[in-house]
Amino acid sequence: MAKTPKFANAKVFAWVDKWNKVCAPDKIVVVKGTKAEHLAICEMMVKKGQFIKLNAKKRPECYLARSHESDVARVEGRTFICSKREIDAGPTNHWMDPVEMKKKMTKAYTGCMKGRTMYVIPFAMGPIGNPITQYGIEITDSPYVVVNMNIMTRTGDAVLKHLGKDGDFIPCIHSVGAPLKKGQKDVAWPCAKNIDDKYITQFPEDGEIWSFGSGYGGNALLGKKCFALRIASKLAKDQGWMAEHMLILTLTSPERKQYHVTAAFPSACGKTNLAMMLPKLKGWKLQTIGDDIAWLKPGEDGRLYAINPENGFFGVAPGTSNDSNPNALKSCKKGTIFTNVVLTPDGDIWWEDMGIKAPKEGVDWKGNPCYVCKDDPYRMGPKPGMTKAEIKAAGYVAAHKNSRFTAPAENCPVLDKAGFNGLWNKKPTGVPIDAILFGGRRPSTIPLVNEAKSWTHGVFMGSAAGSEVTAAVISDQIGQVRRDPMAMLPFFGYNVCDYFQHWLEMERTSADATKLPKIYFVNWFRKGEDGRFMWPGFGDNSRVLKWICQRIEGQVKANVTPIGNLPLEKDIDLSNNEGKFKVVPEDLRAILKVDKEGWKKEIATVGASYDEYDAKASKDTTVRSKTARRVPKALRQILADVTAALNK
Ligand code: GTP
Ligand code: SPV
Ligand code: MN
Repeated sequence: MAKTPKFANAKVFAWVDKWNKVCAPDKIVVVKGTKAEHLAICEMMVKKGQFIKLNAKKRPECYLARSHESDVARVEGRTFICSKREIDAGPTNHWMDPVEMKKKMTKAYTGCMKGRTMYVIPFAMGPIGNPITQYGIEITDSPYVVVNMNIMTRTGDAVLKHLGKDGDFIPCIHSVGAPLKKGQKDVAWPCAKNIDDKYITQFPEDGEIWSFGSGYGGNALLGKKCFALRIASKLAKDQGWMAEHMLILTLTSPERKQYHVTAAFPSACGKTNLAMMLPKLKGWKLQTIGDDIAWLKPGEDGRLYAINPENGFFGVAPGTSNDSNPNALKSCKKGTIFTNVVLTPDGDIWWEDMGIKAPKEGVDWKGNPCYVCKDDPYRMGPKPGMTKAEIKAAGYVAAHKNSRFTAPAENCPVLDKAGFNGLWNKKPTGVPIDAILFGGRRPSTIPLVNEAKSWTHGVFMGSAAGSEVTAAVISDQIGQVRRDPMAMLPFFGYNVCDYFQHWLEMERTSADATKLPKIYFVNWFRKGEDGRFMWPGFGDNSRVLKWICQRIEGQVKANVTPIGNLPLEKDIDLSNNEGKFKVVPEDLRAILKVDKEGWKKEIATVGASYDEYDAKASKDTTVRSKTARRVPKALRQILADVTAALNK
């Protein structure tokens, strides 16, 4: 048996010692967080055939990994919130009794690291020492997880030092669930191949995360969705702050006024793109603070202050191009790990809609050869000489739709360094937020931008969010619209109804509620009858951000409608409307209108989702009150008001 190393912090020692005994690894390595150690692990993985080293001239210190075909995205069906009472997990989460779950999972973990190294990763979510930052210890048998955590979080000795003897942290345990027998050769991507053997489990009351069987993204990099959203959302509710699936950006107007904006869009719906966007509007400057998660705390002045708890970007590769997101491409130039993209003959990477011609031949995400398409130099097919139509009919993509890059935030050319380090006016408060955006992929009905009439109306808008399901989750519902309140559906650490109430409380408990951010709902994804996007998106989204800033300043009037305040067409700045993608004025007119019939259906669907949420409490015998653990009355009231106004 491996000997448990010494730790100054008794809780850290106890956590590692406990899992050493259960998992029985061959050896234990405590991650120091140095660059030399990071590169040594990458090179060790190259030797074992788990990483491919990319061309050192074109992509210095970059590597490519290919996952197992069963392990390509988050597994929502195998994600559990194990609170003592089922009602505390609420109507949107899978639940199991924590004692039972721990028993079951302990069985799975028993001997699971045989033949493997156990890594202990001390990590910080947020700048070390910032008052909003939280800490974690992830135990894992996956070197892929170690090097990805090194990029996505602040890892190593500095964290242990900060924790000292009795600093607190969230304990996390992860295993790919694939022990090795003596002499057995490892595979390129070890994991539990059967989806029912995977478990992504949060114990919100113990503040623990147990993950088993998957090595991919949010399933395995436990600082991200498991900690920074599921566990943190519960902490945030108990302590009066917010943990949200939001990007954070800094926008500077031509008059040099700074605005900070957060935006909650569901997975693969445009957060990374908006967070790094190159504004089409002249004179406007955009900088990135975070692209996926925001922690917001109310300040003494009533404003909400935000930090990005992460340290890198785990971004969707397909669609990332010089046209759509040049800053993301630049962020991937060095020190980046690519997963499930195409390998080119010169040791570089490629993916669909990268805006770069495909190589003649490459290796696709499954490790099979792929070839440039006969009639489209920007596509690849599984056989030489295939046409675009044939490739499409075969449903083939060379890079997996949820292929990703793991890039260090410091690579981002437009990083707002102070904001990223949690500083505002040199103080470690995080940045004050001026506007919160909600959104989703909606081909119809939902207008380009819609301003909430009040905080409560904004919370209603968030609660009513819906989006097409994307490849970021393993699902048979990809492309169908589902309700995804606040883009948090897969990430609530507790009951969604209590979460809505918590949002409402932020106004009631604010030191000055007039200083809270204004709330907007945006939709970049409206489609015409021919299936084309009616809004160019990407850099053109700066036109919408400008309107939002002007509304904040009270500089422009709005079209007050039953669903919210919409822009007057003349107030959307169409200067510099040129290039490959353009705003088509007729389309703009259409996406600024209230589609009354569509909205009646939309509102009915929102009502149905509320009813579904309420049904859980109605069926639970431990809930005695007729109103507790249900959608807050204030939101029901807005639903009724909007319905009445639409029917007038
Ligand atoms: P997660 O990392 O899964 O949370 O995703 P995300 O919200 O960061 O999404 P991301 O920015 O990576 O975008 C996902 C996909 O949406 C990419 O293929 C983008 O090209 C596409 N996309 C992003 N913004 C826009 C937009 O404004 N318009 C259109 N049409 N597509 C967009
Ligand atoms: C998401 O799905 O929202 C992601 C990717 O950001 S993952 O980290 O896998 O959750
Ligand atoms: Mn995300």
